[in-house]
Amino acid sequence: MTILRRDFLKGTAAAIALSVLAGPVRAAQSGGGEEKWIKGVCRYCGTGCGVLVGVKGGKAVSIKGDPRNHNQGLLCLKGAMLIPVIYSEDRILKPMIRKGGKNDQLTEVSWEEALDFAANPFKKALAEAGPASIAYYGSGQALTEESYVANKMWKAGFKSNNVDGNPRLCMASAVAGYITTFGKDEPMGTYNDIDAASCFFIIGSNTSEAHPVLFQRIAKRKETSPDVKIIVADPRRTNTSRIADVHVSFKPGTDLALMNGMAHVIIREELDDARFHGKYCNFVKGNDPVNFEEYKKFLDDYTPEKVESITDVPAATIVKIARMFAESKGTVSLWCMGINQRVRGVWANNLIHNLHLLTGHICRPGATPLSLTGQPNACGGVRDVGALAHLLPNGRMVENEAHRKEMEALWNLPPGTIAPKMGRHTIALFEGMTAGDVKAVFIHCTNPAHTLPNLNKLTKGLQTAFVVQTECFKTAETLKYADVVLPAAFWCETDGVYGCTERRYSLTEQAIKPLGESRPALEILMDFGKRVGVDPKLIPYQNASDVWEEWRLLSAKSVYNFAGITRARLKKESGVKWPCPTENHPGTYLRYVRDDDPMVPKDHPNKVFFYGKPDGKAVIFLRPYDPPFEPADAEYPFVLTTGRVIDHWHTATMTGTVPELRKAYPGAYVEINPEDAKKLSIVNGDPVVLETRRDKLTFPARITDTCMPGLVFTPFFDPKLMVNKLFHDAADPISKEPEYKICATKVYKVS
Ligand code: MGD
Ligand code: MGD
Ligand code: SF4
Repeated sequence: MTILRRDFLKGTAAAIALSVLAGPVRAAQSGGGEEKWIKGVCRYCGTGCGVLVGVKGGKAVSIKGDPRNHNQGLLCLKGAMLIPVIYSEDRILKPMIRKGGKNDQLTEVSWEEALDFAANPFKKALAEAGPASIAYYGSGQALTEESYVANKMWKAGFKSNNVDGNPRLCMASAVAGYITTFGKDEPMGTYNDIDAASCFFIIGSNTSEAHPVLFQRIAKRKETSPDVKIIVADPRRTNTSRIADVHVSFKPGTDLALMNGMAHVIIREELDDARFHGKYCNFVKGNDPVNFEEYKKFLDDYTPEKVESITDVPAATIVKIARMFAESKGTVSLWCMGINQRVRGVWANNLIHNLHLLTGHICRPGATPLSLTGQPNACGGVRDVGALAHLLPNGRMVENEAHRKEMEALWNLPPGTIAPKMGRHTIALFEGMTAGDVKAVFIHCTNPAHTLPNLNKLTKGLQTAFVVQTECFKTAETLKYADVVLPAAFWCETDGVYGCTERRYSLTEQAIKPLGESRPALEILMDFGKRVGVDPKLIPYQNASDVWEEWRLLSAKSVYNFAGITRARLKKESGVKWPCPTENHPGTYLRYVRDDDPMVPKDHPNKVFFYGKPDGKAVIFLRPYDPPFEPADAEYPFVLTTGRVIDHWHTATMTGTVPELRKAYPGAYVEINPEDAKKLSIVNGDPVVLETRRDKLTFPARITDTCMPGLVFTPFFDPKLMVNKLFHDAADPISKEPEYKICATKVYKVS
């Protein structure tokens, strides 16, 4: 892999010498002769790097990092390899339908025929079985304007709250964590905090592979300020942990105990900031208020020694990291799927927030709990737009009557239009399809037949319901189930806004015409919606700019106010962070802070005001340790965990089309600790079976100390070895996010 990167760099005009620690970060290659450079955002991760696309003769020929966006011109390798993806032979360039039902071939047809064919079963379902029988399954990779229109069409047009999508598999626990603790979603901090932090607490995030440009920023902070401390809490020894002062490896799924243990030490040693939590926090057990003494008593159960017995982390290490966290000048916590994809993902999020609220490491530069977002537009397009079954725009909730009334007024709807019950969350949606209750689904910019948990069970829904899918690439597994395939214009063939982790909205401008007969998804959605019967007055947009204009102005009626972020401004600037109520407002760095956040009244008596809560106070929750759904046991003695590799994006439909990236990771494998391998007589490359209660699959073995004994890891990008067949679909009861990170498995060599 290193050689590959070096090879790539040989042809790279503007290669930047960076710290070895930051390994993956590279500047990009230029095709030369560009006639213009068009500004955009990288197609892949939630870091949201700005890019410039070079165009020559109507073709995209180059890409480089935008020096004016937060990434300051840097991109990781896969971001830098986006151009060949556009022109991949796997692009879908014509609409297709399966005329004779699921077992028939896909046949190319005209747009007219495809859209009519797509719309009819939805019309029928609405007429015969009502709004709850149709659904939209969307994506944190779709443009904001697309998700906004889909959400409005479904909830206001069809009166169906069955709007969900892949952020349910990803950010739902983080969303619920912010909402329960602070009253509103989205972080208070930004990437600027990385440059000011004295301590990083990275828990359940392999930042180095999943957010490489941010990892580079963290590594740079450490390199230039050697006193900065880094704690990485991850059962695996990942590349991220290699820059850690302390790598805390622990029994998967025991983070709740670990963080309560840290809180115990912080209070026992009086390292808490009593002034901060006394003024700005309430303590809550379940739904009931308690006092600080009761919280202290609750933590009596989490002495370092007791936590050691649960987590396998030495008591002395728990004391050490608690001190590092509390005693620093400012601590930034970063977390991702190791925390969110858990049956107690919301509680784990709450406990991270607890540590910050207890120590006052919040709402100051370099001190913040900053949840890393996975997809490029999960924040802007789904969380802010409210394109999930329980949400409405700008942090409103479906089941809150006042919120529904507000949205009905803002969308000029008759009172009572929006259905009062939340729609189906992802698992319930696919179960509903299997049961025949959801008869037709519109899938946009996501590949659920590869990425849902418990695939053998949940893909039954795709065999049962009528499936319309927008796609760009023939390599998507879900196409096997689609009744209609609508070719969407790909990234940089259309325009729209992405909102990344740090509340930053950036515009991707159209650089080239859509290839073949593909069309911008916004047009596809509106054409489809009108055919099904949405009142055209509800979606009167000529283009994405019109949608943005409505959305921008609507936000002014909320604390997510970004009315000052006009399209014209986004064309000039490389991203603006909301809240941003007026066109001359610079955007907000420190949310909830009186002198920075325009949503806090200037004359507010307190410096910090958590305005999402009625009394302006955040919550420190008493959340006990609760084990994972399916821990290892005598019959299935290993824990299986899954995740990402640096060079592939999710199901590799895009990265898999780039030979250099494919060569780096040609297929899935299983990582096994050398001790376990020895016991099982497994050597590198041996075919090894992972057998769970759902299914079994054979992977080539990779013997490495990345995994602790008893733990095995496999990436999930490979369509030939879809590890999600092995997983259960148990989910967090609050966020409904599945626990992809832990299941019990047998491990044995093929005899
Ligand atoms: P993962 O590999 O899913 O990536 O980004 P990450 O969450 O950073 O898992 C993170 C870590 O959780 C793993 O190292 C795993 O060992 C650890 N973990 C497992 N069990 C536990 C546990 O019990 N506790 C703790 N604390 N940790 C545990 C995900 C992010 O990446 C997302 S959500 C998306 S959508 C994007 N996808 C993506 C991609 O597909 N490829 C690449 N290269 N980058 C991506 N960036 C984004
Ligand atoms: P992607 O490969 O990103 O995975 O799951 P998915 O969203 O299902 O799918 C995006 C699809 O959109 C691809 O088929 C791609 O070809 C298509 N596409 C690309 N560009 C466009 C476009 O412009 N328009 C349209 N219409 N389509 C386009 C991701 C999901 O996976 C996530 S977000 C998470 S966090 C979960 N993580 C996870 C895990 O950690 N472990 C395991 N085992 N499973 C997981 N599944 C989840
Ligand atoms: Fe793209 Fe993420 Fe890499 Fe930045 S770090 S270039 S957003 S994949």
